Amino acid sequence: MKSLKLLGLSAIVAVTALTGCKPKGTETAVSGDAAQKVYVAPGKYDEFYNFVSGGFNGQVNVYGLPSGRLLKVLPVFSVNPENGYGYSEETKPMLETSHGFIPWDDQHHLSLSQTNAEVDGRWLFANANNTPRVARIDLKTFKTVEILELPNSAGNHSSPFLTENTEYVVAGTRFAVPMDDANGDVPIDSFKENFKGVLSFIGIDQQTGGMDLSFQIEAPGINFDLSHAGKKKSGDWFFFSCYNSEKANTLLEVNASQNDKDFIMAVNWKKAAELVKAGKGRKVVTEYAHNTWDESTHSATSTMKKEVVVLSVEDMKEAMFMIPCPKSPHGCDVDPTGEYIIGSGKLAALIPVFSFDKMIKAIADKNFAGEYDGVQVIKYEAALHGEVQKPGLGPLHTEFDGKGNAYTSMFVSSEVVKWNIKDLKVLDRQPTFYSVGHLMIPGGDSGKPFGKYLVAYNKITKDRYLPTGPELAQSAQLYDISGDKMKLLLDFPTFGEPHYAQALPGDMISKNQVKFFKIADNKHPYATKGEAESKVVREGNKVHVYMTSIRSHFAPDNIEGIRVGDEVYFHVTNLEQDWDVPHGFAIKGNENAELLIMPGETCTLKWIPKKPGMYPMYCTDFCSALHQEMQGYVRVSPAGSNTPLIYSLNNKKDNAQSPVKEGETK
Ligand code: K7E
Ligand code: CUA
Repeated sequence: MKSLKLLGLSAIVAVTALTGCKPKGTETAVSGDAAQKVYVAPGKYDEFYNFVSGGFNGQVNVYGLPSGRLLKVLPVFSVNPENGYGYSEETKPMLETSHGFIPWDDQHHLSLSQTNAEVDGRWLFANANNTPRVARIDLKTFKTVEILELPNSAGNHSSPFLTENTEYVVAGTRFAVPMDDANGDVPIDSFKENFKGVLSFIGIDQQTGGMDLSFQIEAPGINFDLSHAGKKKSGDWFFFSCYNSEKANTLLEVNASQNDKDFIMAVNWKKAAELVKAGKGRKVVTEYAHNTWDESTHSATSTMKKEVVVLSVEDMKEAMFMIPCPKSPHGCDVDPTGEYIIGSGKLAALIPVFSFDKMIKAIADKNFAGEYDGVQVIKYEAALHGEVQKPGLGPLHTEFDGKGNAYTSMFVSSEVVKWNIKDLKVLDRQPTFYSVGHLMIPGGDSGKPFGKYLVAYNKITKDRYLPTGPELAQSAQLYDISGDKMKLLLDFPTFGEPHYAQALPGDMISKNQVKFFKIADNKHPYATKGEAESKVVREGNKVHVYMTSIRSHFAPDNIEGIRVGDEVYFHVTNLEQDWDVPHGFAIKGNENAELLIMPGETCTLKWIPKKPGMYPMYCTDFCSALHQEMQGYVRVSPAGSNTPLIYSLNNKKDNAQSPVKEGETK
């Protein structure tokens, strides 16, 4: 959506100035009892968890609603200095890809797992936009437990969207690119012959949540922007917004804005899955990483997959159709009944609403306008329920309240517009401050929205907060939507640039939280389950430190006999078992800097000392009144020196090892 900030005026002549539509009257927009409605008294919980994409920071942020308080930053696609994600040896494999270790990506969309089209509080799925990946977060532990890379794709924007029983997570490629088994070393202006737009269907294990790339569809070379699954009667279908039907490969702001209509693509995923089962599709040889987190060893593993089944347009003849949609559609949203599909044309002066029943009838009647690269195009009027007239400028995304109303964000005119889905009448409009992207109603893209609040995620804040420029805070705004008219209640700044978000009632997650982490369940190969077992072992130039931490000391806390050039692995086991007692670990000069070790876990910091000297180490998390005493020393001697390897706690050196020759194990 960053790109929309830059929407060229050449592309939207009708809009006199992008900043010209700034709404005024902030104060009057806030109603008298707003403060009371968002006030969560000290010691009280918020009503909803709100999971918000971090945009270009690659993470997911957890807020409470209605207070807007930031509760946690969940590391997903970027290394995270707060808890060592991507720094510790155990977590590094989560960020492996077929391109190697990637420390930072761009995260836009989130989907909560669903059962019968209702959010169920089990998992949260997130997309990496740049290097195409989908992540699964376990909401019992708020940890990223799986990341799957997507082959044949680039710019995984139309992702991740879920079917109503979490059978599949679906992802559409933003960039059309040559297939991985075709020669990609071709002239860019051979776009029309060589570039394809691929849709990925990731099967979900219903018990474990495990992801597996079941199949892909090789669609025409068009840009897929967003998508949503159908639900209830349309539950077998998936809908994708597509832009750049012009197939431009340069200056898209002009060249991809030529056609009056682009498309919504409708895909019958049940049929596609049956075709694959029946042996259709070709095997494409490629490479993509599958990274999984094992909670018992609290360690990640990365494996490289080599193959994927891909269905062609020809295979999908009876199961894939285009519906014309004005103009460069962005959001693609399906109402809670599954009957209405809303395409939001960024450059359109209206919002088209399509009818699922009409679409099915048009397909049965072969009411087609022609073909687009072999895909049947349904006649616009044949699938159209109607158009919302004059909704505002720059419609992007639509959410639903479950009471027959839709809410659409207007990027250019900076407002939220409420309209009735059946009669398409605009009912209310409220300003946003400013340039709103996504909207979110808890459960608002499921079959059962909790239609009490709406949050607008804004791109520009200009005069809303104390300035911190350059680069000002992005912002969310909370509206009360329980009445006929929307009421602005609260502004709160966000961490990173928010795109899509999800929310659900607090107790759906809080009741399942794990509160005790038994040290006995720790299956980490380098775990130290009591202080008596702590030790330091040299294997050639590798030194393994089996260390424990408990309030308020490390064991051992004095180590000598480390040499320059050694590879030292601090395997620190946190002997605490209560959910809220992590310990930190840091040693001077370490390039990885720190660990934060969760209760019951073992975490490994790799350290290669470069100079002889004394290296203090300490706990970085204020864990007790004597936290500041939780410290120790490591003595580093020159390479090849004979300093004996000894380690101790409270000067008990009876555990000293004699110096070990290179290559020996002790
Ligand atoms: Cu509109 Cu990437 Cu969903 Cu942002 S996208 S706003
Ligand atoms: Cu442990 Cu501070």
